[in-house]
Amino acid sequence: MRNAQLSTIFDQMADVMEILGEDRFRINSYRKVARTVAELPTDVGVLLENGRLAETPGIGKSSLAKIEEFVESGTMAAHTELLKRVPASLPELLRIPGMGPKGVKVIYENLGVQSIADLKRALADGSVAKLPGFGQKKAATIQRGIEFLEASTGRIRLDQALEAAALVVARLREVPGVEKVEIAGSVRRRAETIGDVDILVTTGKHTEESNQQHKRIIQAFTVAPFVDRVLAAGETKGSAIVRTDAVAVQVDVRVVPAESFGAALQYFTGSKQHNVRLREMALKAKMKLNEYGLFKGDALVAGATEESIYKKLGLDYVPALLREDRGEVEAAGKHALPQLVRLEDIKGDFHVHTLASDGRASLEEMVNAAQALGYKFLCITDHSESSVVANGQTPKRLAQQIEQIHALNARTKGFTVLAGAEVDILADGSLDFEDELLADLDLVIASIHSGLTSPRGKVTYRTLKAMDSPYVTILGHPTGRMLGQREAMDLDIPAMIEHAAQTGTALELNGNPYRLDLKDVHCRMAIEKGIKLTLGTDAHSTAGLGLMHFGVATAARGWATKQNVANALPLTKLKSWLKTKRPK
Ligand code: DGT
Ligand code: CA
Ligand code: CA
Ligand code: ZN
Repeated sequence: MRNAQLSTIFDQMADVMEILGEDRFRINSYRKVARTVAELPTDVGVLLENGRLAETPGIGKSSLAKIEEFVESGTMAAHTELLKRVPASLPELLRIPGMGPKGVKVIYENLGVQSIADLKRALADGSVAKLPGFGQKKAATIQRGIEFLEASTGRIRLDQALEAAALVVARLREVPGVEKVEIAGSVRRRAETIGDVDILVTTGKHTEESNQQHKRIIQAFTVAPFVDRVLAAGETKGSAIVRTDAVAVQVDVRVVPAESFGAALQYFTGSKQHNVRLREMALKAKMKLNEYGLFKGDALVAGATEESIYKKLGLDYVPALLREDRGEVEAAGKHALPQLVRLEDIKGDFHVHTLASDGRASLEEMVNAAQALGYKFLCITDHSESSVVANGQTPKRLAQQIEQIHALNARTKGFTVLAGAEVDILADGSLDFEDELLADLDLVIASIHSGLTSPRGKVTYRTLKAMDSPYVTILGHPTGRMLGQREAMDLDIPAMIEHAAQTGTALELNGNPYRLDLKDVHCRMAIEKGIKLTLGTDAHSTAGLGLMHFGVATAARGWATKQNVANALPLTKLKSWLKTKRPK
């Protein structure tokens, strides 16, 4: 679909014309074309051919000719000409709330401000406030606008980044001559939030045609239909804003030679801090490490693979998930890196909802889906009564569900359904169900769903009190955060972990990419105290079960082995483990 590209082009023309103070009528008509084209259900090329585009309201004769030109040639002269009339970064100033085209024109002409960075400097040295028609108040408004813009175009969730990355990877794999396409950066490390997506591409042997080929690869990326805006398109690097249904995110694509692919992958995977440590090690060994390879003098010692680089530095291979300079370099030197838990180790899911509360699939559907994933068990953990918005179950409904689960188990071979509940921790730290009912369950997840903004003392008290119950097997999503939406509770994490260890309570690693709660570093603290983690997807549909890999990656980032994760226990061991905290 070229529609999205065309829409951007018409919007950009309107932006530039606004800054230049051109005819209002034409500006408005370009905006209208941008909107109309974006909403067309069919590719403009098709509509041009069958004559429908000419009949579309909002698209006049001259716009039609421009669209035709773009469809035929891939460019639009009017657009190219307009962009030449202002600095390339100037239109970005229009995205600042409180900054109109007139204002942009004034600060550009009087102060030479061309970008947000320039504008920040001009605000800081007071020159914006001194402009005619501006003043302190307007300068302060612009300042707040920039802060708002920077906060709102911040980091995105890992699942959103992976979706954008997958689009680009698929596109690049189709380009002739491309051999390897790898995701690097924070996405490869499975960080909990992502600034931008980094992708590396390599081709076969270097030939006379290589330069042309590299350019074609970058171009295949920058003209892709999901590209919203191209930031840079050079010989070996392309940078663009990629739009998915959910987000817009910057993606950097780099083409690197095969002989330094490993070095480039290592460098661009980061983290920066991890790389700094490796470079220090190289220097100590009288070598030099950069994105082209590991060198002794001018001689390339290693570069084609990451493994060879770590090896030549005297280190065990460090999995990307651990590259955060949290002791992994030292451990790699002492052959002491953990055997990280893997998705294949996971035998079941500890946290799922069904139609009985706010899930969208039945008990049977969830069980079938879990079996299809090759699991051996599934814990059904619907909400308790006081979670009214989540259709929490009354004690009576829960009792019926337990019966249902027992019946289902009796007719299911080689698979165990465990009866559980996600029970609310109430305001005073007590639980939403009586002990008598809880005793009928195989496991209980206790979670806080209300009062998350209470002071530290209060949320910590409730959390610790809930863990005192012998029926609470697991503390659910311990901090209650929702990435990009809601802060974590002000929980005393060390106290919580200490209490989990003392009471023998497991801690949930909620693998939903909105939560990833406990987070990696806190998982590691828990593991060091001998606490078991339980991974749960908090699935509300059969598809939700597929989010387990996010939990596994986060656990691994917390240095978890399969011994630290209850999901990896064989069923008989799991059943006896579930009873360890219960009254004998
Ligand atoms: P992000 O994008 O903020 O989620 O995090 P990263 O880690 O993907 O960071 P990014 O995209 O700025 O850079 C990708 C990798 O490239 C980074 O993890 C390490 C490497 N890198 C970038 N800039 C530098 C640098 O100045 N020094 C070193 N040693 N490495 C760098
Ligand atoms: Ca990045
Ligand atoms: Ca980057
Ligand atoms: Zn919950």
